[in-house]
This record gives sequence, C-alpha cells and structure tokens, in this order.
Amino acid sequence: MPLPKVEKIWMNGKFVNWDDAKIHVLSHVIHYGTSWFEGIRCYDTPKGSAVFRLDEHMKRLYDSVKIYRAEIPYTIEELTQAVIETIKVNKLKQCYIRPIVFRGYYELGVNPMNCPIDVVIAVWEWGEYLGKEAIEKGVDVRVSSWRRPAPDTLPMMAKVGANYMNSQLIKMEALVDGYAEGIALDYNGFVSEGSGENIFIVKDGVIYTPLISTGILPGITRISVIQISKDLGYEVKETLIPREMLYIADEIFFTGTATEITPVRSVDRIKIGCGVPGKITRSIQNIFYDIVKNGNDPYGWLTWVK
Ligand code: PPE
Repeated sequence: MPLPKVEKIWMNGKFVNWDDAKIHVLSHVIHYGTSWFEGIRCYDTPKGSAVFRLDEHMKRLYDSVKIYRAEIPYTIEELTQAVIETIKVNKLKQCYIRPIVFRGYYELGVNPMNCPIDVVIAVWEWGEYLGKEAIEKGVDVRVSSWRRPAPDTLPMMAKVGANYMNSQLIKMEALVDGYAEGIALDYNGFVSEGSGENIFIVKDGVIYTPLISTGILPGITRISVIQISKDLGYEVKETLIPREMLYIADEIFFTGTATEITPVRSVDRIKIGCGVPGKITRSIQNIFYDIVKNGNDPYGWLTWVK
C-alpha cells in the first residue's frame, strides 16, 4: 500500500512539501544503514488528539543516537515541540509519527563521523499493522529460523535502521510461509521478540516477557503493559523464556506502537489456549484502549496536541 501522503514533512528545522522531502543517493545512511528512528502514535480521543508516551519515545531516540557516538543538533524539548507542530500543520487528528535521524551527504566510507546529522519528522495515517481483525481475533505466527544478533554484535537497545535488516528476514520468511509474523529467538535460543513487536506469555495466571538482554528493543508499549498488568494485580516476570513455553502458554500477545496489543492464536500451527484471545490479554487490552481511544489517562501517558 502506498504511503498516504500528507502536506508537510519537518526536515532540519523547516516544513517542506511531502514530495520535496528528498536526500542525495550518496548519503551515508543509504550505504551503511546509519539511521535512528522512532515510531509513535497520536490518537483521536473524545477529549482531543493525544500522543502516547511522547517523552519516553523521544528519550529512546536520543539514547539510540548516543550509543553510536552521535549527537542530535536539537534539544529534546525542541524536537518534541517539532513533533507536535508537525501533527498540527498537517491537521491530522490521529496519525503515526516517524522521527528519523540519519547521517547525510558529505563523504563515503565506513567512518560516519564527518557526515552531517539530518533530522526528519514525518506523520501519516497508519491503521492495522498485522492485518484486519488481528487485534480482535489474534494472529498465527511461527518461530523464525533467523535469530536476533548476539549482544556484542549490534546494540539492539538502539532503534537503528540497520537492525531492521534482521527484522526484514524474520518478516519475509513468516509472510512467505503464510504467517502474520515471526518470533525470533536470541543467540542462546531463548524467546526474544517479533520483527517489530515485543512478546508476552501468560501461563497459569502469571505474565512472562523476555529480558532486555535477549536482543529485544526496550518497547514503550512493553513497559506500559508491565505497569498495567501489575496494577491489575498480576505477577509479571521478566525472565528467560524457552521456545517450548510458547506452545504450552495459555495466552500470548504482541505489544508495539504499530501493532498495539495483538493476541497470538497459534505458534507453528500449535493452538494457544483455546485459539482465541484470552481473559488476561483482554483485560490488559481494555485498560490500554481506554487510555488511547477514550483518553482516560490515570498514568499521565498522553501529551495533548492542543
Ligand atoms: N521490537 C521491535 C523490533 C520494534 O521494532 C518495535 C516497534 C517494538 C519491539 C515495540 O516497541 P514500542 O513501539 O516502543 O512499544 N516497532 C515500530 C516500527 C514498526 C515498523 O514496521 O516500522 C513500531 O511499532 O512503531
């Protein structure tokens, strides 16, 4: 599906027309994957438009850049304000927000340090991530034959363009084989995450999710769901999860900005629980969607656009 165009894109401090937001083919990012980005959602609630956990997303962006010895030439406050302005200038009530920082055009060669840091913020409308009905009925997934990188190869805590080549392999393999998504194991063979989402497993009333050290992105939806689950009175364990625990789980669900909270109904064609979204998944979904869809925000997680 082609991107649904909006009017303006914020590029290095200025608004440019969607069609003019271009870079040179010899930009460093194109050759070596030198980019850091975020995915954020703005929701249309009855109380007005609101961005979910904007501050946490922006902090993660600055952290991603720092890991690579680079620096964003704007303060976090400036860039946060620019996100809000980009939503407003495009007159969108709800949208997906993609701030992206990259090494631009100057010289080539692996050393990135002389190339400029360019900053872009784009917004567009992005609906269901894992297909229609996924959030209601759940998705069928497989365990990927591709693993997440070992900890001393690529830093997976950084949300970096290059990391998504690994995600692309996981995703393509799953789609070609008739699944909605793939679950990658980490380099030791423990459950890690999906190509673009974190994973939670429910077994005997306890909620489990993989450790940060298993090659996962530290998801903002993940920490939000951990908080919601604890407040609902559930025990949450961040721990190593063996592959077979997926098969005997009572419930499984994915979390992520694009995917929100999507139940998993089968793994490797093995039915999870009754093959329909479980009770605990539902109760967490209910709180999450009450925040983002209805604007009922006991946690102060929403930034109002007006
Ligand atoms: N793991 C990965 C690898 C990942 O890309 C995401 C977000 C998550 C976990 C969940 O993180 P969070 O959004 O902070 O809860 N993936 C983004 C990009 C997806 C894409 O296809 O592009 C997203 O969901 O916006």
